[in-house]
Amino acid sequence: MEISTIKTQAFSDQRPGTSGLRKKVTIFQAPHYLENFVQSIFDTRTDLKGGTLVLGGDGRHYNRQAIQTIIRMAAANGVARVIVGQGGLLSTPAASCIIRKYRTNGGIILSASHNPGGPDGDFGIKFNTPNGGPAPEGVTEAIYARTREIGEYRTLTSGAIDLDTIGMLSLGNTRVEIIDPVADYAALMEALFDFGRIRQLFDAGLFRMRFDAMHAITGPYAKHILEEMLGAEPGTVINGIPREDFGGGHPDPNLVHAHEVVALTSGRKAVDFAAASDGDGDRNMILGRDFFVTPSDSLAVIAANAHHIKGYAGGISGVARSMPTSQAVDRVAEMLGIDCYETPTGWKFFGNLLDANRITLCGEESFGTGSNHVREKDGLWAVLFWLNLLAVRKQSVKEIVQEHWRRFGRNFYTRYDYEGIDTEAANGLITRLQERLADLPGSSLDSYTVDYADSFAYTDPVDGSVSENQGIRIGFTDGSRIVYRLSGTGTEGATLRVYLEAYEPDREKQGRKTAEVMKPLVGIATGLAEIESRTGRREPTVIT
Ligand code: VG1
Ligand code: CO
Repeated sequence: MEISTIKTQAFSDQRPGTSGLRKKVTIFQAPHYLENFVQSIFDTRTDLKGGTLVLGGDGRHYNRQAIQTIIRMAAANGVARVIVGQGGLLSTPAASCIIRKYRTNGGIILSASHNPGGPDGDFGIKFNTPNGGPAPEGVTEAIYARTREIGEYRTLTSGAIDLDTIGMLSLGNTRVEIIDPVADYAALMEALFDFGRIRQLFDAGLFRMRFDAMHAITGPYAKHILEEMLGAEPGTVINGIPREDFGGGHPDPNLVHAHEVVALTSGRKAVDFAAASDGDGDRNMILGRDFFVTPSDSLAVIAANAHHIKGYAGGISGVARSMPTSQAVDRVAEMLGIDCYETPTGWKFFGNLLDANRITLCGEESFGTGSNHVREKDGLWAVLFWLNLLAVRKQSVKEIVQEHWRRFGRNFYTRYDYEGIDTEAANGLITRLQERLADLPGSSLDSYTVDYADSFAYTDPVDGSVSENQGIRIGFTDGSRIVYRLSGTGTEGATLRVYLEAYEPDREKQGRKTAEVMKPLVGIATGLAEIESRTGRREPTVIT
């Protein structure tokens, strides 16, 4: 086995975004592109030499080839042990679980999450630190700095490795372990939730659910856990076979892209509970019969009911939400007398809070919820939490959420995404908003009065690191909010996200339609940012 050092030239565009480096597959396929980034990880994370690396991806197009490349480079860079999911597969939360459980030096996860896959789709790569979480900004910036100056990378010549047979093999001095991608994760779920109780729910035959894996990574996980371990009827998991192009779909679990499962929650044969997950298994959508639970509400309900669940019965230390996520969970934290943190968008900002045990639960409006059991958001975990809760409370999803609103008030919520807009126009729009911030407080917009307006900055309470320009917040005196930010996960042009929230304590008004409640705020938000004149878009691409 011969190690070779390959000369290369630096690329200038390898700065990781909200969640790793994401580009079109064709860009990753360009000579040296993937290799440069991977070598930059080995160059900055020096403890990988002689250490253990976890490796897996969401199975999208180019996953297998990239896994082969990375294993060879790991061997050439002196990694002692590489743990790989069978078939090159690992869901993002399972990778996090395995990185932690085997006390490794970190992991490389190949995924572009909810972005479409296939030869013309997206690909992505990210490094997770030994705590199992996405590398914090200090680490990603160091990797990025290395990509700017890299001149060579190390690899070795070898035939393709058999990724499909569980077992151990060696490549030079490196041991490669091909493991069952599901087993460790399933065991962790069984430790957190009352599987016996959930099984009873299915056994009684009165409760039916559907889980849409969207042809992505959670298929094998959901089939094993829901159908085999918990006894849900065969066929509970739909679109359960992972495909390299996600069946041509957009593996994003929201009302628009997961409409197939949404349709199963209404009509005469409606199921009682339904859910979906995304490309890499970290997102979730929760549905009841004729009822959609917003991710922000889901986080709040989970926090308010954690004491019902085995893994959290000892109490929760605190909660956190990303800044654009609705303030529903803040009210729960207040009631429980625990801290609530507001962090920038992206799971990497929860890591320190979880490690320091300042929080137990956290979530994002973008269909992400999770806890201290791993250091990633976790789609199936959220589904199992809800199932366990339904089994304990013996109420429907709708009843549980409506009761929550009566108790805490309802935070109406909606997000408008303007995808693929001109980057310059998007930057101009944000700059103009920033210029106006100082004048806004105290002013009236429609029937609302601006309470505060700022550009969100975050100081990590654990390590003191500062992250600036994390989105524009405009808060009104009645608790409503408008938030603007540019996406850090897209691969074409810019995506403007506009997040809207309105608080309704009056029980009589909590049943109103979200679109109707949000109408005045939508008008203010689009007008204030001059969206139509600056982007040429009258309507958003997606409303969630
Ligand atoms: C989006 C979401 C963010 C999430 C990120 C990664 O980022 O808004 O909440 O953490 O995707 O999720 P952005 O920068 O495009 O708004 V995933 O499921 O891609 O790992
Ligand atoms: Co994801």
